Amino acid sequence: VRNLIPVLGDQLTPTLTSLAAGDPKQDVVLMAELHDEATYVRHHKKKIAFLFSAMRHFAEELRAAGWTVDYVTLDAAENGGGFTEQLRQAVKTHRPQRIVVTEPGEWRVGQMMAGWEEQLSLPVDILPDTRFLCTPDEFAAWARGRKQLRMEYFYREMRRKTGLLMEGDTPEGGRWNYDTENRKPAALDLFMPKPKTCKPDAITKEVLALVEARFGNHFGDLEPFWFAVTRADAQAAFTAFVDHALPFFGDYQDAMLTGEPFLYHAVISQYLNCGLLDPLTVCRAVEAAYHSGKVPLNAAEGFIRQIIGWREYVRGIYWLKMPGYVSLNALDHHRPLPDFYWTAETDMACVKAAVTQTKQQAYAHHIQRLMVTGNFALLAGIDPHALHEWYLSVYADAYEWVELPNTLGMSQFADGGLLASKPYAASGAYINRMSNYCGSCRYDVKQRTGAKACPFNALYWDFIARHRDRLAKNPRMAQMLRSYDNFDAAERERIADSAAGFLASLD
Ligand code: FAD
Ligand code: DLZ
Ligand code: SF4
Repeated sequence: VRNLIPVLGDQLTPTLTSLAAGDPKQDVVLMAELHDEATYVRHHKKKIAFLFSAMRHFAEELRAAGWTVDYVTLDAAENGGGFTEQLRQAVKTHRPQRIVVTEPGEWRVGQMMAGWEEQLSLPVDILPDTRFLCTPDEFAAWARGRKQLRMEYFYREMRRKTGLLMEGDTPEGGRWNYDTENRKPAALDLFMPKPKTCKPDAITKEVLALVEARFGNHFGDLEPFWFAVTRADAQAAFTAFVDHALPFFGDYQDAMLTGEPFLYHAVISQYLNCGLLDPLTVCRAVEAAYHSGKVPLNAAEGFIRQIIGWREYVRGIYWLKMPGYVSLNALDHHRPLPDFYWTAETDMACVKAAVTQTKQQAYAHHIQRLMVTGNFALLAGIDPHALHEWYLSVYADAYEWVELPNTLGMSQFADGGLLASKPYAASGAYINRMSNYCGSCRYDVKQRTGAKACPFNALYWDFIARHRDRLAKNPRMAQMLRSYDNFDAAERERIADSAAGFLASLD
């Protein structure tokens, strides 16, 4: 064998650089279901089943294209448990001249790869991952010398680079960003589109049984299992989104509704992040839908910004700032993660809804992650590292390169404002405006303090008071600080007491 090509669980793309550099006649692909990868955080059962099944289907796809694939299932006798051990075994079996691999998404795995040459006494070529638009080096060059990093300016570079929604040098419609049109609450609608669901085939059924047997005690419901596990089905799910939900994507991007976990979202991040869908291809399809008059500009621009803007930007920050980034805790928050993040046993209707659907679907949309579970943790002073491990394990789309900057930076302000310009902290009024959760909640969103008051309210003002000095430096927080200062001393005391009382009930 000439090259041994390890393909990781989030590299399920036929045009992957390591495969493009290979030759099916002389090389062997190695894929492995690994105990270490499934448990370095205890991933949601549905996430593990999704990846194992997608990996098995991808191995079939490669074999059909003429590749020899050494595929090691989790229950195989020769399963080594981790990447390096499995590779050592494969080197013994196949006696390759070299190892060729595409760079990994996570820093942790990059460290492993860096040790392979010495541990295996073989040359190791690590090729770039061209599924992203911006390389870590390009991002570092963009960031160099800037006093502040802001997604909006990075995004404009990516628009220019790809030509997406551009007319020459100017943005389509004359503006770069149509977010101001995208903040409408949604109404219950009998005809709300639903993500396309797929029936488990024989391969998926076998994986479901394996995951139940081996990871039965992990968080989350394994069934019903309806994710696409092949490129063709993921593409069909994306096309259904473009046809039915994308026209409303912009308008209702920030909305939340009881019993509607998906609203007008794409529900494709799990497919993009493991390689079943290609980011640039989906953006081109959305641009084409705009040009053919199927979707309005605010929807197309909003969607494309999430992918070529936010998705690339968070990856850039991750590789720029790791390994130190994961331990940042700028607000010095140390409270343990409350149990209800696992059990959903809380009277807060908004939190209960987000955690319940997370358990059922391994999915919550962005505003639930940011403004419900994330916002609560920020206000309550939860340890950002514990929260990071929660987000990394419970969502089907979670890999550290994308989850960590979103959690630590965007949602918890634990990087002190590197990624986001102000903390995404909000009281119950925001949740009430964007959702219909409060109507059925035991708490009263209109009350600031007292036993019946929405906990987000006192916690919000208490957060402002606790971090007053730091927030005073931020002009975008000035109005909130003034509002707090306008409360009389007795009200400030009631706020502190209510917040402390509620926090004590968490312990
Ligand atoms: P849509 O709302 O339909 O958006 C379309 C696509 O845009 C998504 O599929 C995704 O690829 C991309 N996108 C949108 N927002 C972001 C963002 N902030 N960062 C990166 N990509 C984005 N996204 C992940 O892919 N993996 C994660 O582990 C993850 N963890 C998060 C943790 C927190 C605390 C927060 C606030 C956000 C996190 N996000 C994460 C971003 C976002 O919530 C998800 O990408 C989105 O909810 C996926 O659902 P969707 O496909 O329906 O997205
Ligand atoms: C997330 C994950 C899981 C649960 N299982 C596997 C696996 O068994 N085999 C594998 O090759 N990859 C898996 N992955 C994805 C890896 O963790 C991923 O490649 C790293 O997170 C790097 O981004
Ligand atoms: Fe959430 Fe407060 Fe509304 Fe209840 S009242 S749903 S806790 S925001």
